[in-house]
Amino acid sequence: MSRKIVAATAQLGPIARDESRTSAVARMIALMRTAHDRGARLVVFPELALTTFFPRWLLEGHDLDRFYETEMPSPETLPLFDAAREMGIGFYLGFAELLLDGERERRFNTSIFVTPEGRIAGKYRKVHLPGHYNHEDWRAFQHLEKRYFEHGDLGFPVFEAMGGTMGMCLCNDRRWPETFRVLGLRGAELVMLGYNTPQHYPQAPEHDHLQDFHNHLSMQHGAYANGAWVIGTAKAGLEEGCELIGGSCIIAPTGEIVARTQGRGDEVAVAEIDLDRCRELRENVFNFALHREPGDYGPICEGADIRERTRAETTRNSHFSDTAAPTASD
Ligand code: CDV
Repeated sequence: MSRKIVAATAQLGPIARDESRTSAVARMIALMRTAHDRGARLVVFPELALTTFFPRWLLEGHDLDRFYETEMPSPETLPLFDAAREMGIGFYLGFAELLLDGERERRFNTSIFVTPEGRIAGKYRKVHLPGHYNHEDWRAFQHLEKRYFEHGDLGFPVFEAMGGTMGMCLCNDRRWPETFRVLGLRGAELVMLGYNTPQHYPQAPEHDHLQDFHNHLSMQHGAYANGAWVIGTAKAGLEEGCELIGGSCIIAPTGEIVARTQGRGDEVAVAEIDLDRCRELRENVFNFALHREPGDYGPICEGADIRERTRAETTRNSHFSDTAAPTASD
């Protein structure tokens, strides 16, 4: 049986702070129709696709809560599910998740995969949360993911859908080879991910011109070293004063980009992905059973306890940053 799927990356341009879910969903449905007209059966949307990238501001109370989903689908997102089912399309969607666990509120940066039949077949909660916990004045914009989300509690699961083994991750996860390797070890043939990546990296602005390169470098390596297809989708363009990179793409297990968006607005790029091509790598250079040497990889899994201690301590001390603030002379 053929395991070929025509797939699309569905990049979103900027979403304004006061743009409604209804408007964002309408834009996504339009992208889905374009993808469908080009033969697509699977569509990947960005991280936090329903709203603006709100971690760029220090917010609280209703101003913060309004960016989270408490049900999925909700009355506002149901039209996306309905349109997808009507078109026979499976889709990946990133959103902010707020749930009540007993008395305790829990917040995650989440993605789901919805099958063409409308079933939520997979769920992922972001593991690698970048940024900082407290407002930092020196920054041109904030990146408060560490404040607004908990560390994802689901690990890196895979699931079966549309005839293949699928995995998901979100934005910063793609920079960590461990993300793709764990998914690869679990047999993922397609890894889907959405991202919001500013062009300007405040801690090391000398890397600003490398943001597109690092984006593709990470995803192409993840695809190649694990013999998996990768679809990465941006929220792109000038969003509330913050320029976000585009470069949404579909990457073959060889690491080659086979389709990519050209601009930084709402745009679709489509390619046929043959899941059987994963074998070209997985039965040869990256035959894990034959060539991996896990006995020599010990340090990769050491230190989890130390990291937890450091995190708890620094959070308590109200100084939890991914870097020290530059001094006035920087
Ligand atoms: N949303 C993200 O995770 N963004 C990060 C930025 C902050 C570097 C990224 O890795 O693209």
